[in-house]
Amino acid sequence: MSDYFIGDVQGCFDSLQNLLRKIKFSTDKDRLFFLGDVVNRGDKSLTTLRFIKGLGDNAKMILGNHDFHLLTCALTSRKPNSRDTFTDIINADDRNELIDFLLKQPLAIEYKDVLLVHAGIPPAWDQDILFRQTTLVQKYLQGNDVSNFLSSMYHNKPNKYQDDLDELDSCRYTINALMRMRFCKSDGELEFDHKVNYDQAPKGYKAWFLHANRKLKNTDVFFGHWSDLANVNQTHVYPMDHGCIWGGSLSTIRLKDRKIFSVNCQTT
Ligand SMILES: [Mn+2]
Repeated sequence: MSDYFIGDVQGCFDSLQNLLRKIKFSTDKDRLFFLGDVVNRGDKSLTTLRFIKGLGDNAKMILGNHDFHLLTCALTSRKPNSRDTFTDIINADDRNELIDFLLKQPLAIEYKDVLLVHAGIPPAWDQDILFRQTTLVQKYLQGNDVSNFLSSMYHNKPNKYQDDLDELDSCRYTINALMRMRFCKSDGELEFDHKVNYDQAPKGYKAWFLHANRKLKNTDVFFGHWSDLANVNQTHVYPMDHGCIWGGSLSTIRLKDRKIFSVNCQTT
């Protein structure tokens, strides 16, 4: 049995199938973990999401910012923007099942001593804080007032975490950090404007995984979201979004030997 962690698919179903053929994926032997952003921008979001849901116990996934944006467009008055390609899901006959499936997915997974997240983990957070925070967000995602909750999550504030934030502020920071973070300060203060060149951070900031004070720096972390990290050579840091949607590749890493498998992507 092998475990595979797969970077951002973003609706590129054909590339995903090519990748699964390459690793000779078998539902008898293997388990897939999707690192978030399984939908949007690519041309087959509905097919991709149905496929992942249909894998049942053979697959797990984390919510990424695009998956979260889909939830918000499906369950609140927010409208998809012109670049969004997931309206096929919102209009599908099985949309309720698909949306319910997404609402049950976690923001972080601990598995065999490694951690999986979509974007990153604030430097000052240990595993206890991480899972306390993600559990709180999941409580609201599975609660009765999920529409109001989603509506109130669309802000950049607070951009800094403190223990005494109220629950909604605390959830908003957690969602922004785990699903969107690239650069932050050592205390976890988030910055949303810079998206490339991880080694040229805006003044006072660093890529989240470069902070010396990082509590989880000795734990292997696998993540997606940032497709610009090809040259990162940091112990315990595994960026897996290899830019499928930008003409790069869709990649997966096999947990047991850290071997990476990639396919080139045709979709733009
Ligand atoms: Mn993302």
